[in-house]
Amino acid sequence: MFLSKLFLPITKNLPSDAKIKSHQLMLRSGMIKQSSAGIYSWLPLGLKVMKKIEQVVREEQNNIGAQELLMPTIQSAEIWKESGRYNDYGEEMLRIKDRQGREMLYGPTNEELITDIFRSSIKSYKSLPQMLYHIQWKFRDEIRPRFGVMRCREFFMKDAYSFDLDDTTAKASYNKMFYSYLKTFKRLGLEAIPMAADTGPIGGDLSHEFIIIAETGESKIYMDKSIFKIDINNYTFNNSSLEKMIKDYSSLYAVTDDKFKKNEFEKKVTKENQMITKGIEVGHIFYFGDKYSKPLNCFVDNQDGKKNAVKMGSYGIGVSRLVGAIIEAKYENEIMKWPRSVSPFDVVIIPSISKNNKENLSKSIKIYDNLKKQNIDVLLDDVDENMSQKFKKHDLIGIPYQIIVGSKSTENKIEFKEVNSESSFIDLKDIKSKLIS
Ligand code: P5A
Repeated sequence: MFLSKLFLPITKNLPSDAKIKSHQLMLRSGMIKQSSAGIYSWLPLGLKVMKKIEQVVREEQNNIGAQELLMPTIQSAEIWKESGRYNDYGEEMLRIKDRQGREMLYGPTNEELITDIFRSSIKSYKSLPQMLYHIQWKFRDEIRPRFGVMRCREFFMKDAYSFDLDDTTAKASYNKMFYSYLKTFKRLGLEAIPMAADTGPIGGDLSHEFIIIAETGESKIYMDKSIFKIDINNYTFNNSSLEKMIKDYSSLYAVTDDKFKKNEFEKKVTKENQMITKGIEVGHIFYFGDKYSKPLNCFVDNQDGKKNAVKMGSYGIGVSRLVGAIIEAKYENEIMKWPRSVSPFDVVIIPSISKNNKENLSKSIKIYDNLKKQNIDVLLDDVDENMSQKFKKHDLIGIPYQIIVGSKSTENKIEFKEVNSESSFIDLKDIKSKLIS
């Protein structure tokens, strides 16, 4: 892609409510545009990043055997009346009537709808366990949408649902998802800390939030620093190892505000290990047994021919929130550097161009063609601006690798730079290995 052709409405004018870095940067770099309170259009640069995050999330769900489906955004109120949540959900639920006067709603989550799908087709324990997920827009009429994509009314979520015959196998599903979340966030360049959490309107008695540390986060957190020493590579994908992993995490104090108890914190964590800070909730998992299956009549025959209410859990990742969360975690000294796994482009070529000298531009086009042939997603900054303006713009866009084409670069030996480190001159044929190493 040539930068002159990219729809990238960079702007300096920020609304007064853009208080945190990620919100400001996403507006400035033309990733999103607000359409109304808490509702955004995703412009090409923002969408590209979000799609890459979505793909990492998808791959890690598939890796643990979860299967993707797609449920609609609009749901019938009937199933929510059956579960009893239609009234409980309150004003956060956007309620709609269709032309027949039927009560509908824009789904804030999908426990009811997935249970309805499941109950109509699965009748025997032989079909269990199952894990299904989708990645779909949700709507919650938040009273105070804020912080850009962090707390929206319309947002993109990956939500998965597990179905098991009994508590023991259901906990094993929970453990798999716990592990998958840690792997997902790691691939996104984030260190997410699992924390015991309240279950709120989803319900159940077992739940973890996955929090990344950021001063601008909405959740206040209290934790034992030694939690950073736990390395998921020391565990394998079998239930006893995963149980050990969760036990290791649970043995260290890490809670959000609503679970905080000062006495307990001071008793369990040494002074030097106590950490009180803020974080962003990027994922949340729940085990709620038969909370939905019982009222919705989702039963299967067990081995003795008796009926068991299916044991269920649900597991969410805020895909659109993650775009902002990654910025909060990675933006430093006015410079953005996307983790390679989600960068909008693999590399940008920045030629020094002037009206009278287009030699660097033609050198760059040759490099561009060469990289394209190697399936490298490359952006070429062909805009006629001076280099300091260009670098400023690229500090904002955040592509982690740059090829700088000035008088010193030849077609084959080129200046290559990883953002925030020194540049070096390398052979064109070695670029690909630099980008994937
Ligand atoms: C789990 C999946 C649920 O909804 N039902 C299905 C469960 N959990 S949750 O914690 O309420 O949401 C899951 C994740 O979605 C993100 N999120 C939001 N992102 C942007 N704006 C919002 N208003 C918003 N609300 C929730 C969070 O990342 C959360 O962890």
